[in-house]
Formats: sequence, structure tokens, C-alpha cells
Amino acid sequence: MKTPLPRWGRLSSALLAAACGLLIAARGHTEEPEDRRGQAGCPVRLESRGRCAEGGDCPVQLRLPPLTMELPQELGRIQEVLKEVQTLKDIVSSLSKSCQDCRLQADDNRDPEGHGDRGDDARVQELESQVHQLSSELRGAKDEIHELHGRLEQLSLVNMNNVENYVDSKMANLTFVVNSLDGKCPSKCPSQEEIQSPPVQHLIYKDCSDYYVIGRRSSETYRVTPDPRNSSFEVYCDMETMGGGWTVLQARLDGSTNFTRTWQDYKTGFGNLRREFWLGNDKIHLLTKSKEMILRIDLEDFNGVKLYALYDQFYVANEFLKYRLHIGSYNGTAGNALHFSKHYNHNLKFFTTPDRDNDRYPSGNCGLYYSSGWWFDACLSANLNGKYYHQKYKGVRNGIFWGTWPGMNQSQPGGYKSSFKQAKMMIRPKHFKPKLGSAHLSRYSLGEP
Ligand SMILES: [Ca+2]
Repeated sequence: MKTPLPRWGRLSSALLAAACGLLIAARGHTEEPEDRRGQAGCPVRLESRGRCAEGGDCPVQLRLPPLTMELPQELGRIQEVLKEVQTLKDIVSSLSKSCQDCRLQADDNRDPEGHGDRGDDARVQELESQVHQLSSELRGAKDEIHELHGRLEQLSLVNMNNVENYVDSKMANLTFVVNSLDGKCPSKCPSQEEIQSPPVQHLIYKDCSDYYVIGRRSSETYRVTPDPRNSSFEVYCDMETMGGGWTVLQARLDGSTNFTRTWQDYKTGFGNLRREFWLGNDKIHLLTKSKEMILRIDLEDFNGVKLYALYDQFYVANEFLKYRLHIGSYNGTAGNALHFSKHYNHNLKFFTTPDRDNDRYPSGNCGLYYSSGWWFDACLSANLNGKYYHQKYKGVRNGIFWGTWPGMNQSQPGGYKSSFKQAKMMIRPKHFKPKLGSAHLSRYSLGEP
């Protein structure tokens, strides 16, 4: 579009001033000092050129030096605004097109009779009224549920109170009856201890002390189950020695059973429980695992001397650990032969048999040399599974041996060695308390036979 040129004669001074003002205003945004701008003055010139017309209008020339304009930064945003306007325009255009498509579709769906709008309106109104109705019904149901919930809470509280009151009243009645009976009871009422006897039958008897507790007092064989996960087995119970309740692990009395046996024999046990026997390392392990046990060893020589050794702890490990022996502190009269010295100590030693060398003797098998299965060191200060000799014997000391026995280590004339007439090993729970009568109490003080 073309704009007609103004009449420069009339507007010259005003245009000049405006052009100057604009130029100076634009340059005001530069860093140039104020005084230099003043000195430079206005570079724009209006000059008359050529002949003037009759009306006095003269040709005018506007001279502008090479123009450098620095416009306000806000003007730069105009471009962005224009872009946005264009984007909005595009959106409006696309919306307008889709609106037209909508209308066309609506026209296609309209029923031929032209009742569509009215039918749809009626349908919408109907649905709206249904929604309203359902909504109000829901509100009513919610109120009802709330009310019922409150009533339920009340009911449960009432019921619990009733039950409590009932129990309280019954307890009060029972207390009254008990008190009244207690008042009527004469002084010779049976004591609680007497009421409780006979004792409750055990379902499982772990060892002989459990049979003792239920009143069994005869020394004989009983079936025990030290560990319910393993099968039960027969044992011989000593119900007499030191109050009774002892489970016997080993017995020697006449030489009727051979004790020079294999690992397997010592593992499972051998002999006759009523005569001579080794109960078996697996069984001994189970018995000593199930309860904390003490060990008692009774010995009698051919001179009729009877002595004993008591260990306040006794445990035999399982086969995987080679039936390792664990004994506690010694007490007794026969001497501590299981722990004779630093070099002869059977405690914490593995079990060795003639066919299984677990001893601490590097040059040979103590079990083979001493004809026995035992917790050999290198080799022995005690061996209760040695050969049974009916009298003094010569040669290798492979008889029943207890190194701390009085006179045992004294050399006999002719190199004869002493043996034992009887030997017995038995265990009992450490915390077992035999029910000793007054007669027994005088005979058996703690730890003494
Ligand atoms: Ca060896």
C-alpha cells in the first residue's frame, strides 16, 4: 500500500523535529555520554530543491545519514506475538473445520422424521431424573447403614457386658463355695502333695530317672526314649545306688561277655543287659544329649574293696564326632583316673576300637593293643572295657584298669597285674533329686554312697 507524500513545506519543521527526536530518543539507549550527543546536533537535513510551484509548494529533499536504529527490546517480542497469533489462527481454523464435520455427522444421524432432537432431550431428561432418584435412594441407604451400624455397636457392647457380668457372678459363686468348703475342712485334710499322688503318668520316659519319678523302684530293664525322633530301646536301671534313678551304660561282673569288639559292636551295643554289656555309643549319645547327665563309676576289686568315681558332667558326642568324651569335675573315692595327668587324660578324646584308630598314639592302635574300645589318649590311665581276668595276670596291661586305684601301679612280685571283680558305669540327670526317706538320708549324704 502506498502512502501519499506529505507537503514537506508545511510539515518540514515538525517532521525535522520528530525525526531528530526519534533519532535522539533511539540513541538515548546507547552508552554514549550526554555532552557528545549535544555537540553532534541533528544530522537530519531538510533542503529545498528546484522551482517552487504556484501555490508556494516547493520540492523538498530529506537527507538522512547512514541510519543505525536501535529499537526498544519490547519491539522484538512483536514477532513472537505474531507467531502466537498465527498459531491461534490455525487452531481456530482446525476447530472450525472439525465443528463443520460434527454438524455433518449429526445431520447424517438425524432420524428421517426430524424428531431426533426432541427424542434425545426427552431421553436425557429421563436419565437425569433416574440419576437423581438413584442418588437420593443411595443417600437413604447410607443413612440406614449408619444407623444399623450404631445399633450393632450398642448390641455388641451390651452382649459383652452381659457375658462379663455372667462370668463375674459365676466366679463370685465359686469363690463363695470354695471358701465355705475350706472353712468346713478339718485339720486332717490331705496335703496338696498327697492329693497329687500317684504322679501323672509320663508319655515318654527319657531315662531311668523318669521311671523313678513315677514310683518304679525295682532295678531291672525298662524301655526309654531319650529322643522322640529316634526309636526307644531297653536299658538296665539301678534304682538302689545313691537313691536310684541310674541308667546303666556298662557292666562287668563275671567275664561272660567279650569286650574285644569292633567299632560297629560298640556303636550298637552288645552283651546282656542283666549281666555284662556295653549299652552302645549311639544310645549313650542320645541319653547324654537329652539331659545334662552325671556319671558314676563303681569298682570292686578281688579283695572286696568297693570305691567309686563321680563326674558332675558326662556327655558323649555322636558318631560323626567319633563319640568324643566330655567329663566334668571329679568327686569320689576311686581317684580321677579319667583325668590322671596332663599326659594321661581321657577327657575330650575320641573313641577307638581295635578296628578304628582315633587315639593320640601315633605308632599304633591303643584299642588293638589293649583289646578294648575306649576313649584312648596315648594310651591310657583307665580302661574299663579291658579283658576280664578272674585273677592277677601277667604281660600287657589289657585287663580292666583304673590307674588311681590304691596299689594299682605298685609292681607285683613276678610282674603280676591286678584286675577288678566288678565295674559299672551309669548316668543320672544332674538335677535329679531322689526321694530319700529319713533312713536313706542318714546313709546317703550328697555325693557320698
Ligand atoms: Ca593311633
